Amino acid sequence: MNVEYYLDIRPEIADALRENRPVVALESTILSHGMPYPENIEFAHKAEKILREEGVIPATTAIIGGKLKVGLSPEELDLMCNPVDIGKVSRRDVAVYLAAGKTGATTVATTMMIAAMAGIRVFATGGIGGVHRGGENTMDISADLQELASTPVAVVCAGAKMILDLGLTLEYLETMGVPVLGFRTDEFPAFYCRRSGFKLDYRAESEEEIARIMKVKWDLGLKGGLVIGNPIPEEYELDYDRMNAVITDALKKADEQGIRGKYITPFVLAELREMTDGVSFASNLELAYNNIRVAGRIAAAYNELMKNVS
Ligand code: PSU
Ligand code: MN
Repeated sequence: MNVEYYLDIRPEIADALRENRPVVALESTILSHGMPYPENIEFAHKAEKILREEGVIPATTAIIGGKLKVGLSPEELDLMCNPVDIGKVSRRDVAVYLAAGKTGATTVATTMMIAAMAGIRVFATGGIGGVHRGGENTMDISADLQELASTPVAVVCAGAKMILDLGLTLEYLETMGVPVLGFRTDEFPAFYCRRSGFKLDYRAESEEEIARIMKVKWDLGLKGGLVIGNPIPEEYELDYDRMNAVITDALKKADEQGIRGKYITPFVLAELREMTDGVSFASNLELAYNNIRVAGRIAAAYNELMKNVS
């Protein structure tokens, strides 16, 4: 069986891709494991609505019934928001889930894989995975980074999750040849905060500029994706030192409770939400909406560029 057998692309998305209209991929792990139920339902639907308002077709991805889903029905979207019996599926898990017909939420890595298979070039999320703090000893390095090294999708994010080691994450991306562009910023954003202290080599002022870099990269046949660091809007930014202190506490608690590997992020995000009385969650929502909006505009700019190529 070929790839098409496993891919289930919603007709609206297939039409848009065929007619060269912009489509943006969205992940489902952020729903199932990154946000609390039932608040995530509102997010899931609003995320898609934001894209439609920009004239862009949303393609939330997931693994349901032995298929790689590109675009979900409203019912499927709700299903992905209820984390009961929904696994967190990264690259290594995909074949196992498909073969068993299990339902799984796609991470940044798997969403990139599925987007690329469908021909979608732009994807928006909250924050990418990266090298965990202490990763030089635990080797806990998100598969997201390796995916960025090999799969041709531009990922718009508010930097990497702040619970990670941002310096090591940037080093890894450099080694793997992944361009990291700051969208109207000189620094790699730190999720809840606009600044991380880590300077970026490239700053882009417009969506068109980013689209041109994407095109040249792929024209050259350079494999892999791009990271677009889009800082959280100022009005929702949280205090860096305060957040860092809370994150350190949450990571310590995770360690004491023996939480490891892929369970760390969901645990820590839930802890942070509690420790900040929901303030961190509100910021998380806003930075994601902001990324989705920018991704929609990048997808539109990229499509314009591709239209003019004969
Ligand atoms: N960032 C968030 N919330 C999330 C994630 C990232 O704010 O839920 C998810 C993404 O799906 C990302 C994954 O791909 O965490 C990375 O997990 P890990 O570190 O286990 O690879
Ligand atoms: Mn990990």
